[in-house]
Amino acid sequence: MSAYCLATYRCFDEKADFAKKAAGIAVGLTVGSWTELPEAQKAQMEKHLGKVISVAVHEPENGQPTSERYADIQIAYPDVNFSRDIPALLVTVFGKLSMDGKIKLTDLSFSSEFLSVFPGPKFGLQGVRNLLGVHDRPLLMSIFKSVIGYEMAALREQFYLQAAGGVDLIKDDEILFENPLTPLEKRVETCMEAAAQASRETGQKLLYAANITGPTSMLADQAKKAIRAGANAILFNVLAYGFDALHELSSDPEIQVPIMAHPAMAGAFYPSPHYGISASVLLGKLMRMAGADLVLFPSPYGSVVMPREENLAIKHALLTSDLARDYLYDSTGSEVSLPSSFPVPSAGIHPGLVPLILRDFGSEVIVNAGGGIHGHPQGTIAGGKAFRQAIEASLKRIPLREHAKSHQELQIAIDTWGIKE
Ligand code: 1AE
Repeated sequence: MSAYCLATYRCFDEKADFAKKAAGIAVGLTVGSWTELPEAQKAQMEKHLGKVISVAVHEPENGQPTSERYADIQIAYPDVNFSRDIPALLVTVFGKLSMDGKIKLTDLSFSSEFLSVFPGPKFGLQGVRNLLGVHDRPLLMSIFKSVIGYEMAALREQFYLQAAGGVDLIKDDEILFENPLTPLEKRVETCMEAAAQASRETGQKLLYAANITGPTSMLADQAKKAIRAGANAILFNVLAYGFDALHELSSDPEIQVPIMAHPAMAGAFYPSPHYGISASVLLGKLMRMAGADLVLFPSPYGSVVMPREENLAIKHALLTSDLARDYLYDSTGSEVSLPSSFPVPSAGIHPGLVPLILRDFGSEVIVNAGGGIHGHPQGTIAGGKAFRQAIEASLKRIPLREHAKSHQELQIAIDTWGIKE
C-alpha cells in the first residue's frame, strides 16, 4: 500500500467553495487533471493522486468585524510523487500553492517511510547534556555581541568574560561571517584557548558554536575546518541556505559536533495568519527532521515576540512530537520517534524573564542572551552570574526578589531590567 505525507492548510476566502478548492489542490499539485482522464489512465494514475482528507469551514461570527471566513484543509500527498528530501516535499505541498491567494501551511506530518531517511539530530537534547555533563538544570547560553570590526584580542577577551560568568554554551553572532580580522580557524583556536582558561577556573565544560558561512558548496569543508581547529559545536543560518543544506551537514559522518540552528529570516515565513508556513513546522518539525541539535526562536517574553501558543507548538515539535503519522489513505499507523532538539527561546532575554521561561519550558530549555548578559551594569561576568542565580532561584521556586537579597548580581539585573510575571 502506498504511503502519504499529510499537509494542513488554513485558506481564507469570503465566498469560495472550499471543498472545490481542496479538490483542486489535491489534483493540481499531483496529477494535474483528473476528470478529463480516460478511465484506463485513471487506474494507472490513481497511486499518484492527492486525496482530500478533510475540509472544516469556519464561517465569520455575526457582528464581529474582524472575524474572517476560512477553512482548514487537509490533503494527503503520495510519497511516490516526490524524492526523499525536504525541498521536494516543500515544492510539492507548498510550491506554487504558496502564491495562490490567502493560504498558510499550518502543519505537516510525514509517512514513516519518508521520515526513515532523516535520522534527525545526531546529539539532540540528551547528547548536548552529555557533552556538557549537566543534567539537572536548564542550560545557559551567551551570544557574542559587537563582533564586526573587532580584532582577535578583543574577541578573545569577550569570549573569556562570557565563559567566566558560568555559561554552558557560547555562540557566534549570526552576522559574523568569514572575515580578515577574525578568520574562522584562528577564531576557533583563540576562543577554545579562552574556553580552556575559563574552564580551569569555573570547573565547567563549554560548547562554542562557530558560525559556518560562505557558498553552499563550501559549507561542509568550512565546518570540518572549524572542527579541526577545535570547534565543539557549529552555528548555521538554516533558512538562508535551505533545510537540505542542514540535512547535508547533519548527515555528514565527519561532522561529529552539535549543530545549532539560527532562525534568521524566519520572520519572512511564519508571522502572518494568512500566508507562509507556521512556526511549529518551520522552526520545529523541519529543523528537527533536518538534524538541528539546538534550535533558536523568538520567545513570547523578550524583544522579538512570538505568541505563546506558537512557542509551545515549537517546543512540542522539537521535544515530543512523533512527526510521523503513517498515512496509508484509510488507516493511521506506526509512530517514528527522532531524538529531541534542544529548544532555545531567544531575543531580548534578561534574568527577570527566567521564571517565565521555566514555567513554559520546564528544565529542558536553554536560556539564551546577548544583551541581557553583556549589558549587566557590572559587566559580562556578572551578567552570566545573574542568569545562573535566576535559574537556581526558579528551579527552587524561590521568588527572584527574595533570592536577589543575597545575590548582588541578580539584584542589579532586576534593578536594570525588572521582572516580568
Ligand atoms: C532569535 C535570535 C536571537 C539572537 O540571535 C540574538 O542575537 C539575540 O540577542 P539578544 O539576546 O537579543 O541581545
